[in-house]
Amino acid sequence: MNSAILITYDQEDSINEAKGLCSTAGYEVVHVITQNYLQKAKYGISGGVLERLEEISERLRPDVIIFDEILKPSQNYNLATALHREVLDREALILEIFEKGASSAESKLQVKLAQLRYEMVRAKEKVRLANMGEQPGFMGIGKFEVDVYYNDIKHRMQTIKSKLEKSGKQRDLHRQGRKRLGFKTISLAGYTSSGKTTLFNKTTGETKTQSDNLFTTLTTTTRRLTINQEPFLIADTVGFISKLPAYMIDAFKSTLEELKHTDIIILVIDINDSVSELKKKFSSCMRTLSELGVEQDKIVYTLNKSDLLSKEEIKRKVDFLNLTENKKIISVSAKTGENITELKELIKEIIESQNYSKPKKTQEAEVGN
Ligand SMILES: Nc1nc2c(ncn2[C@@H]2O[C@H](COP(=O)(O)OP(=O)(O)O)[C@@H](O)[C@H]2O)c(=O)[nH]1
Ligand SMILES: [Mg+2]
Repeated sequence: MNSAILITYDQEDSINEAKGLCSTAGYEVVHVITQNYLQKAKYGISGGVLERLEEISERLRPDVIIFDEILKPSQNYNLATALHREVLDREALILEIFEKGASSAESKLQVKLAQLRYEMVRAKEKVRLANMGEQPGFMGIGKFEVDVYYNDIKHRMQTIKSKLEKSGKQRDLHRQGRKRLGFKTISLAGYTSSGKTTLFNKTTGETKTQSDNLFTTLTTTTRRLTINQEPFLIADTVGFISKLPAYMIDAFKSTLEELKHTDIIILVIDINDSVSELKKKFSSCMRTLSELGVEQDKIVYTLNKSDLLSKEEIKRKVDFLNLTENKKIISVSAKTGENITELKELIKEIIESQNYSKPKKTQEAEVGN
């Protein structure tokens, strides 16, 4: 696994999410630097912090520096030059995760489009600097080359867009292939750091540590899961991310395309989040799932990390989310294994009711006729 020094905001939510993004992208965080402000002109951080970072970076020799904010090309260049390391900003990191999570032809195109868009914004900035004559030969490129580069990106984006327009048919073929396998499918959805991968490993009986490179969510991983002798396929998905830039939303959604065709969605909710975080994340998950065309009755609301809270606190939060009356809700701990058997039972019950409700519908239709 590649190692990283992480620079993020001085806030628990930000630190947890940023660490989660790093681990999903396949980086082991060897040191964290937190700051209140990450948008200083030259390096994003102050000169004093840079000095400290130079010393730490020299000592720990990480493969990359991950900067949990958007960097201008000049800032990225200044940091990388001072630290002699590759620097990934927040958006580049997210794009790496999407790239690893994209499995269908369409989602690969969507991710490529977002990557080009990322490049284009930076090319524009270089054009601007070159025009102002402010940084001639900035990063070794002159104005002419920057123009050519910029136009090339625009061209490639156009090509991908027209490919995407034609890709609708392929999507349906993809789905048929999966159906033919004959398994019922379960997908894990939820925010980064809610515990999807831990739960995935727990339910499938994986004993390796969840930070082990092979078993972290490098792609939309799928494994077999048996509930009462019945085999299922269970898939871990790319997590929801807070503050996702608008231009990445299509790429993100396309990595979640699977959710439309899956029989059960385990929506993993970190019940240890603050009440305001919970509400924000929950409504954002529900909105996206509905935009994807997911039917609500396939969703199992799985409140994870219950080991960190008392029963009363959990109940209070369930009330707060208006889930009190919902029968498809269960609190679990992916860490201690609490209620995992019950979760599997609940899945089985829902699958059975799905099997049952289909013939019933036909009957009703017949009666109606
Ligand atoms: N206390 C506690 N921590 C958990 C639980 N499940 C996951 N975690 C921790 O939460 C962090 C994120 O988990 P991970 O499975 O990588 O989340 P993902 O981003 O949704 O795949 C890790 O540090 C886990 O050890 C749980 O049930 N209880
Ligand atoms: Mg994960």
